[in-house]
Amino acid sequence: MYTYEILQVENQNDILVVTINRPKALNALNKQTMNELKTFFTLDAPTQKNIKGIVLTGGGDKAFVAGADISEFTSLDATGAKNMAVNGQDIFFSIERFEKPVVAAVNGFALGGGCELAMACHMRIANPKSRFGQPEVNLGILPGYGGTQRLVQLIGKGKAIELMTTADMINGEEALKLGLVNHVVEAGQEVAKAIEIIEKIATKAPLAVAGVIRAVNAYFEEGRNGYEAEIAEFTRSVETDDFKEGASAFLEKRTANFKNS
Ligand code: CO8
Repeated sequence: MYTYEILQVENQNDILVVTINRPKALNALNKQTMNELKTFFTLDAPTQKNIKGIVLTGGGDKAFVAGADISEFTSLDATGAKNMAVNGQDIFFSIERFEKPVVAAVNGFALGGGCELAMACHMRIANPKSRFGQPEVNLGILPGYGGTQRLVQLIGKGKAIELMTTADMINGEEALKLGLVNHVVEAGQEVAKAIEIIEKIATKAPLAVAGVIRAVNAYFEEGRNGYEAEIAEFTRSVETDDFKEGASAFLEKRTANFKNS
């Protein structure tokens, strides 16, 4: 059993709702928060086999995460910065590669490392006043937790370069238009919407859902051929009991009863 000081983990009907809870610092990612995220996504959540998915959100009503904790930057040298970026990218890969849906409920500012964290999740829900941005150039640095890559993947090169070089912030509606978020809902409803999506996915064949996540990720992994990854995942899926059940249920005009096998 893992315990956390900053993360609050609540099991809601087998969906883990994780709140990054340092509202006085707008939930900024200090070392401890990053360590706890690492423990949660690499050790804790993977062993909880019955969960349907994870919702990540921010404590308080102002921020999802307002970035890396700038107060820890003062003693940063090149070695420290490299270690920090490598470690942070590894943690965010563990989120992206998690084989059940991880949805960011962006209830306010998602800036710098906070925007990068939201982008490492499989989907993002915002409210009209959520604020997204990569303001690192204001501080003389640039994104280090995968933002230069994932922002391009999500919104395309031109807009990504514009946002990262101007440090402009955009709201939830603008983020929706750009494809940065999946849905915009009324403030306070972000977690509920994320849960609704995860509940829907939980009615589908879990091994096929995991295959989709792995195949989609393969598109972005250097040296991998996503089409070949898809063939491998597809081939694997037809050998599952859930494929037999899904196809039989369709032909027998009944709801499938998937067993995750
Ligand atoms: N780090 C530390 N503390 C923060 C941060 C942060 N990122 N953001 C806000 N806070 C603190 C403030 O210092 C303030 O603390 P206090 O009350 O003790 O003075 C408290 O949170 C509330 O903030 P504000 O009073 O500033 O609230 P406002 O509503 O006036 O403004 C903003 C909200 C616009 C979000 C403003 O706080 C802001 O601009 N924050 C910084 C945003 C930012 O620049 N984020 C990017 C940080 S750099 C980064 O994320 C790099 C990631 C990659 C790292 C890779 C490393 C190798």
